[in-house]
Amino acid sequence: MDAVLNFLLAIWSYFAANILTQPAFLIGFIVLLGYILLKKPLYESIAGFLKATVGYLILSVGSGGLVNNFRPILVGLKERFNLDAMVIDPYFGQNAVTVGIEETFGKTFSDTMLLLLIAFVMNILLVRFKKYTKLRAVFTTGNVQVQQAATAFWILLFCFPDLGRIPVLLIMGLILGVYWAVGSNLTVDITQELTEGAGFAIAHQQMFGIAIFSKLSEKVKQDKKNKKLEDMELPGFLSIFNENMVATSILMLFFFGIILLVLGKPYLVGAEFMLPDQSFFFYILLTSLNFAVYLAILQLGVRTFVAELTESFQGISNTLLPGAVPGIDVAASFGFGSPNAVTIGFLFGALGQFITIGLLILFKSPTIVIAGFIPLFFDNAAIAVYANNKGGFKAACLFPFISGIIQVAGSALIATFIGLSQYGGYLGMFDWATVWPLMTVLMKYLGFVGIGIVVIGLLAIPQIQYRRRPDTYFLITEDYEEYEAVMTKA
Ligand code: ASC
Repeated sequence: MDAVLNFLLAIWSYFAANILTQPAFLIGFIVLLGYILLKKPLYESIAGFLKATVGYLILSVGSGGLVNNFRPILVGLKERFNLDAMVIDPYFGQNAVTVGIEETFGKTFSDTMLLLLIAFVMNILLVRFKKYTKLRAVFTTGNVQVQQAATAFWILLFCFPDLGRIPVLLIMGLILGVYWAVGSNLTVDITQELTEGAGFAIAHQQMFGIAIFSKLSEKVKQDKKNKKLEDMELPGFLSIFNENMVATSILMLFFFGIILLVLGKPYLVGAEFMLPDQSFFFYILLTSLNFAVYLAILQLGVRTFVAELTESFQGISNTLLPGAVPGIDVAASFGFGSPNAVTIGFLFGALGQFITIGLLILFKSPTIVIAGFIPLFFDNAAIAVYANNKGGFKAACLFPFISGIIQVAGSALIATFIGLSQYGGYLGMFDWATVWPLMTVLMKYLGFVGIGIVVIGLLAIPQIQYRRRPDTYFLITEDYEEYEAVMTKA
């Protein structure tokens, strides 16, 4: 019996380490399976697998390039001014958990793969029984699942320090699985509308954020003065901003130009960002233009794999998981709507974050925050893309700004509360500065009753969504054209 179990576990660990946590391959195999279920010839199915995987890897080159180039610059502010500060960034957050968990709780967490198994199966079951649960999306973004598991583990130990290994695994698997299913389900309708039926949802770290801000954006009136970014025609010299690459380059030249000037050449040389005899001006120019380069790569990747995913997933949604859509990386949304929304969201998010950080310093907060690139960019750019689609230019400026404030303030509060701030990092993405702190407080003060409230509260959300629009709720994933026809009639 034990041998069988160990064998199964070994297979699972192999699958989890090489596929589940590597979204490029997971998406590739989903496409392969989808085409096989659609009874496509094997060579076409394999071609689909390759195109989807390559497309996703291209997206990773773009998003990885952005992260690796721009994160050190922001973190540089901390070193340059000797700040004793916590960086809000998923990788810093994960690292802080790894470093601090032994010292704080006398535990280490080595059950990540098992946890992912429980949560993933949970997510699939919830979607399989969508008749009752009303859940329509499966979370596939494994790289962020690992980061979330680390922070959730800390939160759970903080709330229930005496919990044993098995209860921890079961409770965390339950809560994470439900959060993934409910969160990505929240993004189904708005993403279908943004992409005109591309057939995916978002599976990332700001799912509640984009859903909430999309709702609020519906309240922002669109008129002659407030159009969607893609419909705006700027006059005169401003017309150069109509071209996304030009707009991104100019705006980033200002943004990173200022930060790089503040850091100064001596620091940049000392930290080996630039060579001593390199021109500072051209270094700044090149760095800023690289932003536009990686963004363009990212969008190419999205275009490459989304088309394959849309077509092939019908094989799965016709058979194994009726009416379901895959939840994928939030960066996929940057290939739709207005490309300028991405840049605007990033900048207004930065404005919100920097003002709030200034206030933390001014009021001598015990925890000072350093802006992390990933929350700044991936959260706020996505919020702007969705906000622009519902509430035009104004919404695309306003909501990332508000999000920036919340990311910093929420992260400072929760990380101080749970004792993670002293280890230098916190996840910091929108949901983890809002929804998770709320769940943490409920569990900390109400114990197991709190867990019950969290799980039931989350599961109630899709029920509410469904009851508001029972006629089109499933139609929007099953047949988008029909959905549009129904909506225009109404
Ligand atoms: C994250 C994270 C990343 C990026 C990436 C965006 O939260 O950990 O590596 O966002 O998923 O494409």
